[in-house]
Amino acid sequence: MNKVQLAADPAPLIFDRDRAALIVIDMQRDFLEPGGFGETLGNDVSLLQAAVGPCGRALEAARASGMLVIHTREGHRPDLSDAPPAKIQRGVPSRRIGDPGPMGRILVRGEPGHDIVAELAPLAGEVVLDKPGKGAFHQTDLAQILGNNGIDTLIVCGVTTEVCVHTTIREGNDRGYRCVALGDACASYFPEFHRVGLEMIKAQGGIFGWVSDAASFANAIT
Ligand code: C5J
Repeated sequence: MNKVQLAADPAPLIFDRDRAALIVIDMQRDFLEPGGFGETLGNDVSLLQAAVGPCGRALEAARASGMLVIHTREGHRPDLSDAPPAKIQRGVPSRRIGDPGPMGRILVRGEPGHDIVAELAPLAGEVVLDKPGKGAFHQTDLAQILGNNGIDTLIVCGVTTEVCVHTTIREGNDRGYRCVALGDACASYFPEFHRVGLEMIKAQGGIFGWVSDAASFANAIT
C-alpha cells in the first residue's frame, strides 16, 4: 500500500501508487509526423507535438517510481483482416489505411509510421499493446494485464484527446477503474476538442474521470 494524493479536477484524487498504471496512447509517427494517417485525414499534425514533452515527463516519473507503464499503438495487420471496411473507406481515396506513404503503409503494424516517436520509445520490459480500434480495451489483452497486476487506477496521456484517449477513459471508467487524463500530456488536431474533451471528463463531479497534468502526477508519485 502506497497511498498518494494527486492534484486534479474536479477534486484531488487519492490512489495507491502500486495499483496504478500509466497508459500512453498512440504517440506514433503515423499521428504526429507528416505523411502518416493523421495527415491523410486532413489534419495539421504539428498540433500534437505539444503532448510529447509532458508525456516524457510523466513517463520519466512513472519509470522512476516503478509504476506499470503501457504504451498503445493503433494499427492493423498487414493483410488488413482486422480493419473494418467502414474504417478503411474513410479519408482521401488515394491515401487510405494500408496504402503506401513516406513512412510505409499507413497505419499498418511493422511499418515505420506505426512506431512510437523516438522521444517516447518504450523501454525493454514495458508493455506495448497493439490495438485495431480507438479504445485500448477493444480486441486487446489490456484487461488481463491490468488484472494480473492488481491495477485499479489508470493515468492516461497521449493522442488524440477526444478520440483514443476519451474512448479508453470512458471504457476504463465503465469497467470500474479510476481514470485520470493528464491534460497537458494529451493533444488533439482540434484545440477546441482538446479543451472541451477534458471538460467533459471532469464535468458533473467527474462524470467519467479526473483531469490532472504531468507535473502534478510526477509530484504525487515521487
Ligand atoms: C485517431 C487516435 N484519432 N489515436 N486515433 O484516429 O486518437
